[in-house]
Amino acid sequence: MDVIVRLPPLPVVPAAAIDRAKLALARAIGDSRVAVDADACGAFAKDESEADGRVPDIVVHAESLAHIEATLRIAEEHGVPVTPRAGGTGRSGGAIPAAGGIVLATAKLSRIKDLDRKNLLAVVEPGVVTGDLHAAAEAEGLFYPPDPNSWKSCMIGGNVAENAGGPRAFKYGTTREYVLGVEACLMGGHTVRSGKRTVKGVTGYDVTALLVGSEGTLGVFSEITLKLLPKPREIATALGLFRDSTSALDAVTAVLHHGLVPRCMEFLDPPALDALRSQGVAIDARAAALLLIELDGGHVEADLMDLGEVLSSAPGSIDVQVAQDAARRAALWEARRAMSPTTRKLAKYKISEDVVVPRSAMSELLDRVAGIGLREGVRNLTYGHAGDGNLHVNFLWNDRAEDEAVERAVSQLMDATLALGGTLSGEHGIGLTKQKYITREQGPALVQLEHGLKRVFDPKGLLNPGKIFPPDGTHHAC
Ligand code: 2HG
Ligand code: ZN
Repeated sequence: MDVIVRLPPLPVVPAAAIDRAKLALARAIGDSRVAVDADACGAFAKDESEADGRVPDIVVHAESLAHIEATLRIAEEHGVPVTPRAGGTGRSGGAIPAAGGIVLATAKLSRIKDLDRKNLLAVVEPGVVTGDLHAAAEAEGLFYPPDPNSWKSCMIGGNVAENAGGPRAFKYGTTREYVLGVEACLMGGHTVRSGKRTVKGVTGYDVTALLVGSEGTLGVFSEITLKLLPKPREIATALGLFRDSTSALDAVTAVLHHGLVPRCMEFLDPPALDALRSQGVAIDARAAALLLIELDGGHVEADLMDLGEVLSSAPGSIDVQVAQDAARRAALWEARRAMSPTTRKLAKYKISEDVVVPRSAMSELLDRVAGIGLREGVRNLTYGHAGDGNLHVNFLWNDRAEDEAVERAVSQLMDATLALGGTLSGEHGIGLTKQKYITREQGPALVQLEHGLKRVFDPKGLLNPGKIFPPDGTHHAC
């Protein structure tokens, strides 16, 4: 993937500090867990975002809380930046070591320590693959709803750091809704436990809520306690086919007004639908836009009938189809979950945003995206989590001479989103890719308050520097 987002300018870490940290880490954690050669470190330079990579100087493969604590203590002592990393599948650059230094890899902390059926909770380490937790929970008749589309390779530590979403967030909410408590290690090597194992609990400040979605800038998770639900009894998948995007998006509201709460309502615009077809999924040629809807619960058959009626009587409806068997259902979801890599094949360069607008403003946003595309001459396509108003607007291009037009297009998309009462990121985080726009949404006073919070957790600004906020040339700006 070619680079589209450049790394922010950050201070260079003196080579002597790196050398001292290497020695201290090898002594404290063991040579075999501390990689220092460029080849071994090279695999930790990038994530799944469009941001530039940087090879770290050191990669620590933590296998215990003690290893995380030692790494954060040594990093602080020697003034070396640390970037935490779990699956490295993030879409906003959160796991990229923008300032070099240490990558603290937690993938080897991959135990499900407890799956408590009586109390509906799981205690997991950050390196548990999200799909493995789904499978383990479901084998016990339980359900962990958050389902980022990279669930086969993403990890819970990263999901919590980014507050990951996914199609099922419409009914069940994002990762945040399931984090009851965390054990987190702070710079300097001190560990705190926040939150609870109970469903309710309001003791003290909600530090857990602050840490969830803090993009690896405040602490490194060593253990996470997650709420589970009983596994839904039945599931059904249906397709609503429409003559255009506006009809499909308006049907989302109609479904809700009818009192139906599907667990997913995914939207694809005309070029996104073609990309889905290109994966070998047969979709009626008359359809120009699509809703992929999934229902679950105890009355799925009756709900499916209702859904069919609402969708087929919606203006612009062409057809409603129910996935008749497990194979069709799997093929549809497999293709939807692969939309990001599929889109990547359509042009040499692409950038995907994850803006959110109030549901009622989705059509208006798409009209504005069409206008932006025409004005700037940039090809685009959109798909996403229509139930949440969370749309992945993708800009595609083939020539670096178009970079500036794309940059203007992204900037105008952010302005349009905010003008419609929306927010810049629904599930991927700000990281490196959207930091230059954050003040447009939050304003300087809130950003300053956030800088203050950051200093409480990490006074030297060494934990995941360069993320979320535009840097001011010192590590303190991260
Ligand atoms: C999805 O919904 C993911 O498929 C990735 O959030 C979106 O990269 C993208 O465009
Ligand atoms: Zn998404």
